[in-house]
Amino acid sequence: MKFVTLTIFPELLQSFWDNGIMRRATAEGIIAPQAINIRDFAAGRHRTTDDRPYGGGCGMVMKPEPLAAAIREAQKAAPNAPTILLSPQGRRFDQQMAKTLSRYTGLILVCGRYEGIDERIGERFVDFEISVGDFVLTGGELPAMVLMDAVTRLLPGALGNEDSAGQDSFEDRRLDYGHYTRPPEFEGRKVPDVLLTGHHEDIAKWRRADALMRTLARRPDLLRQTPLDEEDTALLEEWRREIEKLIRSQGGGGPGPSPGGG
Ligand code: 4HQ
Repeated sequence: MKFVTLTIFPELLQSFWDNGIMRRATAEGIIAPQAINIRDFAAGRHRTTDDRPYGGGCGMVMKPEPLAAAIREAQKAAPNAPTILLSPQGRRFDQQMAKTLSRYTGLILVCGRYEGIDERIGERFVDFEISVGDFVLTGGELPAMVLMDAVTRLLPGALGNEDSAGQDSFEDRRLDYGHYTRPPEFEGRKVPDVLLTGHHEDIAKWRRADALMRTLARRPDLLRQTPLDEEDTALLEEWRREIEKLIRSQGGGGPGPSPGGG
């Protein structure tokens, strides 16, 4: 996977590529990251990449000519790669999108600064506009790193352990289960007993239930996106019986006015 990143701050990306999984994936030829400095394509003694907005208002806009030249250079370096603009106006990035993007042989990532880039660049050069979330950053570099990170770990061989990406949170629209390591007791808090038994089937069951419980409590929207399978439905029904029992034992939940209500 070739990553060509267009930015006026190439050093921001370098430390990201020089460490951890990104570094190893580069060494193993799984990814080939490259930064193109948009300023190298800017004209004049000052190599200006921004200008004042037509129509007035505050902030600056990235000039189209240097961006167009930089994108054309990127297209030479990664011939079949789609050009992606990182912007809050884009489609929200998620695991499914990371998976889709991981099937390309290259990606061209355009990182804007200031108020954004001249609209005509989007119209002529951009295939996808992607946002990493509903908040405003000072530039597209962090979003580009988020995207590259999520895509890289999906590429075969990138995590070492071939299976680890398949077991991820979100793979089946669930949050991850709780993780524990030694010691078995930390500041009075114990690791769930089942995890110490070595009984793989029970452990798998516990993890599945823990993932479902955490998703239900923290992100019920994820559960509504996909139909529940038989196992999850059975677990939820079991919990419902438990919850109803608990409510009844407290003398609540039945018809009639609730105690102390009003
Ligand atoms: N940006 N997701 C670039 C973002 C952003 C986001 C702010 C990108 C400013 C110029 N990008 N511009 N959120 O906040 O992708």
